[in-house]
Parts: sequence; structure tokens; C-alpha cells
Amino acid sequence: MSSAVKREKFQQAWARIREELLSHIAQEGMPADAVEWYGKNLDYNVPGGKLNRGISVTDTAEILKGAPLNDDEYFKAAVLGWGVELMQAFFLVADDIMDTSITRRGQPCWYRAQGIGMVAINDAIMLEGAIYFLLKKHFRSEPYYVDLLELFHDTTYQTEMGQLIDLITAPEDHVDLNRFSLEKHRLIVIYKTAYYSFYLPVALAMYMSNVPTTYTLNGKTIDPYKVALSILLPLGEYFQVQDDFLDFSAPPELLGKIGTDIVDNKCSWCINTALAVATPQQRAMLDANYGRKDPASEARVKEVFEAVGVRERYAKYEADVYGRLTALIDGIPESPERGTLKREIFTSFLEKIYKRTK
Ligand code: DMA
Ligand code: MG
Ligand code: MG
Ligand code: MG
Repeated sequence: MSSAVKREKFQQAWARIREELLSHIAQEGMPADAVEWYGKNLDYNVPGGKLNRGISVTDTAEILKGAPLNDDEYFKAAVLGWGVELMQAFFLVADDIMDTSITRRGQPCWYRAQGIGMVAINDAIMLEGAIYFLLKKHFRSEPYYVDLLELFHDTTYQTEMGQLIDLITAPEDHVDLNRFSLEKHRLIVIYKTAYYSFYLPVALAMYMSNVPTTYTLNGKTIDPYKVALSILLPLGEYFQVQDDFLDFSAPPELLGKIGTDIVDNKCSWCINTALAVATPQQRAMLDANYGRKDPASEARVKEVFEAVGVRERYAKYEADVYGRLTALIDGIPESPERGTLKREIFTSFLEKIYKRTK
């Protein structure tokens, strides 16, 4: 199935899920203006992204089954996929407030949209609540229901820990580039991005497909969830390095968002890369201009990034990391039996993000 057709099918499941969410709050007795507000919140924040995370759930379920999903299986996988997209929407609405961002997906960030303001905080929390309503409605009687609940809860907590260290490493009023390092960066991105964007979709599909927590292969005991984590965290790290690089380098019209990392004093891959190779003069330039709120300072930081060759270093990083991830995936123990891991789950992820430009 082409990726456009897959996307279309996944969007169709959203139409049904959206209806379920809206009729539920109407049944709770919420007035028409509240139902309308919630509908706008959902439409503005949930379906407009790349949908890679959500579609990964249905893709992974299909790879694990080794055959096309029937309608019922597809819809259940799609509910989990839209659960990931709802979680993403919840994080992004809050993230844009905390990062004082301007645009997202080619339109104003929700908190900056006409008439929204700080109601956006409650809207973010409602997007989160929607996940658990859907899980209860569609999975309450499944033996793996608690596994799904724990996974969504644990992942939320991990992501928030990541957001915490992202934010406190980037204080608005105190720039100190000595606090940054690639190790710090790695910890931030694993927690704020890799768990929810990469491990969560695959682990959801594994639970739904009844992949056991251990099995024996060639006399060895395997925990397939741990194996998945060991590949998906480095994949997620690579994805956030791309996000950091694109924040600096991509045209906002293509990216759908205006980069804020330099102005926001973020411990991003670009500044860490520049710090590692800057001359004393370049370092002084970074110290004087990073994390400052004016466009002229931001432009001077970008000049240093260009001068130290951040673009070329990124191209090299991307080629190297692709090789490393491919080798990791090749090392996954595979068996032809149903209900065990397949390398294709991970290669399909890697191919989706390799050399992405938005
Ligand atoms: C992304 O961090 C992490 C979460 C949990 C949204 P970010 O601020 O770099 O994301 P973006 O560049 O999309 O604002
Ligand atoms: Mg942000
Ligand atoms: Mg952020
Ligand atoms: Mg970013």
C-alpha cells in the first residue's frame, strides 16, 4: 500500500474516533459551545502532522501479523495510533507555550490562535484525557489493557522528565554554554522524544499483537520489549538530532515551524557541535549572542554555525548514524515464528526518517 493510501485510511479512522470523543462530551451534558470548542481543539491540533508515529502502530501490527489486518484489527491498531497522535498533540500544545514558539504545522501555535490564549493549557490536558477514554472504550476487556495503560502513563512521565531537563538547561535569564554537553543533550532527547516517538508506537503494537514479554530463541531467553527499546532509543536520538538541525537550517515554509532553539538558549545538537570545534573568537561570539532575544544576535550565532561547518558535520553524522543503526538492526535475533520480533519493524522506521527535510 502506498504511503498516501495508508495515510488516507488512517485519517478515515480518525473521523470515527473524533465523533466518539465529541458525542461522549455531549453525553456528559457539556453545552454546545464546549463541544464546539473541543471539536476545534481536536481539529487544529491532532490530525495535521506527518502522522508517522500513529501510522507506525498499524504498520508494526501488520508486520508482526505477517498478513494484512482485518477491519477490526486495523481499527483497534488505529485507535492506539491515534492515541499516540493525541499524546503528541498534548505535548506540542504545551511545548509551544513553554518554548514561546510562533508557528506549528504551518499555522499559528494553538495558544497564539485567535481567541485561545491560556485556555490552551486546559486544551492540552483534555487531549491527554482523550487517550484514556479511548483505551477504556476499546480495550477495557483485553488481557493487555493494563499493559497499554502503564505504557501510556510511563511514557508520559518519561517525556515530561525530558521536557524538565530541556527547560532547566535553557534558563531564559542566564546563558552559560559550559552547562551544555553532548551527554546532556543525549539524556534530554532520549527522554523528551525517543520514548514517546519511537518506543511507544512499537510497544503498543507488540502488546496488541500478543508478543510475549519473554521467549526462547536458539536456547537463549529474549525480552523482545528490551530488544525493541535498545534499537528505538538510538533511532529516536537520531530523530531529535534531525529536529535540532532542521530548527537551525530548514526554511520555515517547508518545516511548518519557525526555529526557536538559538533564541531559547536550548542545549541543541547544533550548539554542542559548534562548541566542540569553535576557535576562541567564535566561542566569544557564541557566548555573547546565544540565548539572546534579538534577531541580530540569532543571526550572528547562525554565522558561527555556518563558519564551523555545522551543515557538513551533520551530513557526516547522518551517514555514520545510518550505518550504526543498520548494524544494530542486523543484530536483532529473528525467528520465522509468529509473535516474535522482525527486523522490518525497525528498517521501516529508519527508512521513514533517513535524510528527512521536514
Ligand atoms: C520536542 O522538543 C519534544 C516534545 C515532547 C514536544 P522540541 O521543543 O524540540 O520540539 P519542536 O521543535 O517541535 O518544538
Ligand atoms: Mg518546541
Ligand atoms: Mg521544547
Ligand atoms: Mg525542536
